[in-house]
Parts: sequence; C-alpha cells; structure tokens
Amino acid sequence: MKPGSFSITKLAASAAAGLAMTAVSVHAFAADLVGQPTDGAIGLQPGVTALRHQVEGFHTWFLLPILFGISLLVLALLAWCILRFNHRANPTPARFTHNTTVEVLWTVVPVLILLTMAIPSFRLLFDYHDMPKPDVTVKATGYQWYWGYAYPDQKIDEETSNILPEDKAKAAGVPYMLATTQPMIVPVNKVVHVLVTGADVIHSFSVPAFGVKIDAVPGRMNETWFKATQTGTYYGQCSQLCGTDHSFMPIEVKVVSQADFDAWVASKAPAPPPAANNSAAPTNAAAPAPGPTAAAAAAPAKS
Ligand SMILES: [Cu+2]
Repeated sequence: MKPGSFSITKLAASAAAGLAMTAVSVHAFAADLVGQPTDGAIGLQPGVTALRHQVEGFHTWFLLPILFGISLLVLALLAWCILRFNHRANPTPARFTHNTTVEVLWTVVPVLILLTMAIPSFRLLFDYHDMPKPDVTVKATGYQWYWGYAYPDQKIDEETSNILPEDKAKAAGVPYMLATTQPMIVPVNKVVHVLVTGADVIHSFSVPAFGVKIDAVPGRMNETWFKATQTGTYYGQCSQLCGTDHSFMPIEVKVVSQADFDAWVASKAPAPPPAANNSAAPTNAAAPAPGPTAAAAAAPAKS
C-alpha cells in the first residue's frame, strides 16, 4: 500500500522541483549572451526583432502553459487511476466498455485546444508573410558548405562566407563554429529582405535572434525578412542536413548603424570609372565576379 502512494508523491515533488528550476534557469541565463547560444542555459536565446518577441511570447506564455496544463492533467489522471483503481482499492472492477459523454469530451476538447493554438499561430505566420517595404535586400545562397551573400541593389557581388578556422576564431575571441570569414552586414532598424536559395542541395538560413528560419532550395527563391532593433553580431547555422560539412557552415550577421553600413557599401564600390587607364586596377574588382556568377548560372540549369 505504501510504496505506490510514496512514489507518486516523490514523482510529483520532483516534477515541481523541475518546474521551479526551469523558471530559475530561464531567468538566470536569459540576459547572458545576445546573438549566440549560452553554455548550460535553457530556453530561447534573446531576440532582437519584433516578430521574434512575438514568437517568444507565443511559445513561452501561450504554448508552454497549455503544454504544462495537459501534462499535469494526464499525470493527475494517471495518479488517480493507480490509487483509486488498483487491485486492493477496487477488487471488483466495473464491466462497462463505453461512455458517450467521455468519448465526446476527449474528442471535442483536444480539437478546441488545437483551434485555440492555431489562431495566434496563423496570425504570426501572416505577420511573417506580410513583408514591409524592404530598405535593404540581401541574397543568401547556400552552398556545400558555406554561404554566399550578395547585395543586388548596392551592386555588391556575392561574397563567400566560410567558417572561421578554430585558431583564428580563438585568436579573435569569437565563437568557433559560429564566426565566419565574411559576415552579412546589415543596417540597424531597417527592414532587411533576405532572398534565400540553394546552389546544390537544400540548406536552411536560420538566425534564432531574428526568429528567422527558411529553407534554401535549389531552383527556388524563398524570401524572409527581419528588422533588427539592436546593433551587434548575431549567429545562426544551416538548419537543414545538407551533407558532411553541414555543421561547418555557420551564419554570421553584423547589424551596424546606417552610417557604418553606408561606409561598408562605399568600401565595396568598384573603382571609379574615370581612372579607367589600363590593366592593373580593375583585375582586383573583376576577379571575384565571374566565380559566383558562373556558379549561379550553372545551378538552375542542373535542376
Ligand atoms: Cu547547409
């Protein structure tokens, strides 16, 4: 008689302790690192876009309570069955097999719960889909195994963004496996439109702090957007298994002031045309261009 009730109490106590620890840890770590994961933390890393805050609210204050509520209800029902209907407490079991009221309830209630979850979920999806007028457009192309970023409006040709080698990352004091040789540079508080495609296999462009994740599919141009409200460096990773080096193609986005962005764009501008003298100067600007262009032209032809 004792062992059954004792273990249930223990189970409930450890569940409560777990919940309390969860709440404490979320609090303790939430503010630690922005734009990257924090060791030993749980929960979502801090977000810096309005949509990401909505995602967080939906997840933490809407879905999680429902999840905990359902879990506690099932735990209570289990405990009740074990205690009330065990062999000793209930030696002669009832023989009926159907109960219409209960069957209607356990069909209708879950449907209502799903509907309650679907409405804010779809609202959020529509918000992602209703893209504001972009201030900056970046084309992100996934390759095996790196990313390429091009700025069509600024006439900046695609630049290759490789993972930063471990020794260089350590020397620079940036996180290895997240830092890159060439970050995507975007201005703060501006709508950044990201055109996402894949050159070989399906990759996925994902930056948790922006609440952005979208597949990079060869032969298709997907689009997403974000408006970061804080300057800084934000990391993400390819989030679609794309081959052996899938985990070695991180995404690094540097959100900078508009002035810094303009200066960066200016630094990327091709040499001014009046200086069109002869050979030496243009080779520098011309060299990177054919590579990506040829790759981009070849990719759709294959599929
Ligand atoms: Cu990938």
